[in-house]
Amino acid sequence: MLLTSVTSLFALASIVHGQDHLEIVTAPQFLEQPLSGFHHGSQSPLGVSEHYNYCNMPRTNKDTYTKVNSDYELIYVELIHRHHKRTAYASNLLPGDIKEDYMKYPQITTGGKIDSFNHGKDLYGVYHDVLGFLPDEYDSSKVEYRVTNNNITTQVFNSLIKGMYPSYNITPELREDDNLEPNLKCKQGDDLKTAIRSTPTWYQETNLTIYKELGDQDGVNAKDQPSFFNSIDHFFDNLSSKTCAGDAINVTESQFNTVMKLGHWEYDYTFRQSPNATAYGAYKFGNFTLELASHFQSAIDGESPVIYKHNIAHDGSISALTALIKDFTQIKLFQWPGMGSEYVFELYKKNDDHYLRILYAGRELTFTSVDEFFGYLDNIKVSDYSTQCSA
Ligand SMILES: *[C@@H]1O[C@H](CO)[C@@H](O)[C@H](O)[C@H]1NC(C)=O
Ligand SMILES: *[C@@H]1O[C@H](CO)[C@@H](O)[C@H](O)[C@H]1NC(C)=O
Ligand SMILES: *[C@@H]1O[C@H](CO)[C@@H](O)[C@H](O)[C@H]1NC(C)=O
Ligand SMILES: *[C@@H]1O[C@H](CO)[C@@H](O)[C@H](O)[C@H]1NC(C)=O
Ligand SMILES: *[C@@H]1O[C@H](CO)[C@@H](O)[C@H](O)[C@H]1NC(C)=O
Ligand SMILES: CC(=O)N[C@H]1CO[C@H](CO)[C@@H](O)[C@@H]1O
Repeated sequence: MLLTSVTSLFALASIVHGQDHLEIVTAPQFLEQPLSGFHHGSQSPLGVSEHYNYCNMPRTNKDTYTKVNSDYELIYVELIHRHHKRTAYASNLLPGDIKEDYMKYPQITTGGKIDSFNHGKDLYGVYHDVLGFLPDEYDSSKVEYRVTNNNITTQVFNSLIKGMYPSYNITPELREDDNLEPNLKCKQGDDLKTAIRSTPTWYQETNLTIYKELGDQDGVNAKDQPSFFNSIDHFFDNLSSKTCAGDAINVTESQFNTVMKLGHWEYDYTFRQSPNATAYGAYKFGNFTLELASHFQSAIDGESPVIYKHNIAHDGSISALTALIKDFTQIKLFQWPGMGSEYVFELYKKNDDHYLRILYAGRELTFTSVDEFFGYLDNIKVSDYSTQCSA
């Protein structure tokens, strides 16, 4: 019964709680909360320090960056972020959408190129200007960039690099077997995601009346375009691509808020709340994360000259990584990782010990001994999951 009060549902949940996992916040419960964050254009009222802006996420920057105690020496930085604003994916366009012939769907928009450039400037501002960590001149043995097989990440790189090392001709790394996108086959991970999204809690969400409302308004139906009805993803992308670009949308504010909230609920449920989320992350992004951990180890052992590695990726990459490390970072809510959403891993040395600081959206999540991170990966058996993956 959808109208049961939130308080009594939470009371019920806390009685049930105490078994093997946390109580789930359902989509109807989530809808009772106001929409959190900003979803209209790159410039949010509070600028880059806002906690959430789907169109241009807060990130590491000079104004909000907090330095650690000077006893710690920064020795290695690796970061991964989503690309910036783009047009909708072709599969998310609706019958009423005007498709320009010369345009590719998706592609980074003009606004997305500006955000990419500023993203590069912000990172350079912190890691070069404030910390003096990045070299003045680009040095390919120390600084590395990497993109995915999806061309929009290359488009982002081309703008971003102008904010960091504008006078160099740099080709970012691109791998055919791409654990960053990721495009490595992992049937187990895909099946698990389907299982997570085949639970009564999930069906309760996809049965909400908003689907039928928008379907009727837009002239799409579940029979011809089932992908619009299994999750709010397509409606979310259709609408947010437009609000991020400043284009008009033909839904009420209440409908818009519902779609945005359900998008956030779907990410929180799939990649954080579900008892299967960590395993999903390990299947899908274990390979990348183990490589990341190996970079930390090389830096600790002094085996690699690389001090800064910059990965440009997708919301799928950020989500899978979030799922994998959520019990380490202890995040309390995972909203859809918006445009440019960024994890930074900073590795420090103090005396003979090494420490890892993880930042998300420009804010510190954890700062612990790096051994705790290695121990966490062992505990959740990332390597076992990752090597089980098959086509
Ligand atoms: C990928 O993007 C680059 C830079 O924008 C462009 O030069 C190249 O033609 C694109 N390739 C494809 C296959 O779209
Ligand atoms: C978790 O995954 C298992 C195995 O695929 C599945 O049987 C179970 O229904 C899933 N549970 C949830 C809550 O996703
Ligand atoms: C909700 O939707 C799912 C499939 O999307 C369906 O199997 C189920 O019967 C529907 N009804 C309820 C009450 O969950
Ligand atoms: C906007 O939506 C209304 C109904 O919700 C519909 O009648 C109208 O045709 C739509 N307009 C456009 C331009 O799609
Ligand atoms: C990551 O995937 C690549 C390509 O499939 C594979 O060669 C490598 O062994 C994997 N690494 C780990 C740590 O699983
Ligand atoms: C659900 C939704 O917002 N659909 C929109 C997708 O885009 C078309 C074209 O702009 C709009 O008419 C729909 O309202």
